[in-house]
Amino acid sequence: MEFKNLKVETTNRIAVVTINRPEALNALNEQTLDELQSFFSDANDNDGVQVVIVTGSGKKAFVAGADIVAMQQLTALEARKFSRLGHQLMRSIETCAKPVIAAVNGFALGGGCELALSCDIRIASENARFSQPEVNLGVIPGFGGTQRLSRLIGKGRALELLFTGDMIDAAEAYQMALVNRVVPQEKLLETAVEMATKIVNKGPYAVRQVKEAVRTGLEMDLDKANQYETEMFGLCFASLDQKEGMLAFLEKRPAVFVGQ
Ligand code: DAK
Repeated sequence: MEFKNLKVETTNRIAVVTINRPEALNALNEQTLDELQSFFSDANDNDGVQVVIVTGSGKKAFVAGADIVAMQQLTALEARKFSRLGHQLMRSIETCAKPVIAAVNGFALGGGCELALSCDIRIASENARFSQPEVNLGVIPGFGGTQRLSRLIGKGRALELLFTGDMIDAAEAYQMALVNRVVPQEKLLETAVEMATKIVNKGPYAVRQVKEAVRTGLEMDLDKANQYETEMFGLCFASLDQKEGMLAFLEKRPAVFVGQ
């Protein structure tokens, strides 16, 4: 698929996806949702991509939300379709077999905050701002914000942000563990790539299993989740990466993983 609203650059198995609608502060319209969906469907099965970084173009906005111009005239059924598209995309990111890092380079509002929430790790530039301002527009978050925000930062803090629509800065977001790190804007992509490079050099099969175990386990009770981890731990021993990883350690050399 040719992308109109995305730029994709893949180097050393790290794909940097840049949402590129700077004239609307990278707001998510239907086409952008479709393009992101297409990118993630491909990345999931593409061995040439092991880590994805999602960012916004320009220095001002990561994503300023769902496109209000496009949303304004929606009927209830169209709004439901738009919400479903967004939900599918966010779930594809969350369940993508590869780690996904959000490099939040400015405003992450509404659907933009929800996009960041569906990623595995969030790194913010110092000028990043977060909010779920839907109540200002007479709606509620439509791409999972009521669910993922409360799971990530806890019910009380999430409800405060959702009720008030308050915008918080990167330092507050860090205090709430909404973001993993805050760095100067000029270091943002470099930091994300550094982190991605560390991950790319690990056993790809194990990295996939870690994501799967954490995500699925958090949706289970602890006994079942521990049992699930046990099964997945066992499965690692059927992989070539386990054999290579342990042999390389014993032979005191770097491992050469194949991702199987
Ligand atoms: N959509 C469309 N255009 C947007 C936009 C957005 N979300 N945000 C900004 N823009 C456009 C502005 O209209 C402006 O366009 P021009 O006037 O130049 O043509 C351009 O980007 C630059 O913005 P500003 O001139 O406003 O720049 P400022 O620096 O003054 O302000 C700002 C930056 C980010 C604080 C401000 O633009 C702003 O407040 N933007 C809106 C933020 C917001 O409320 N976003 C929407 C959140 S709600 C659902 C599905 C999804 C959702 C809900 C329901 N269902 C289907 C049920 C999700 C909703 C949301 O995401």
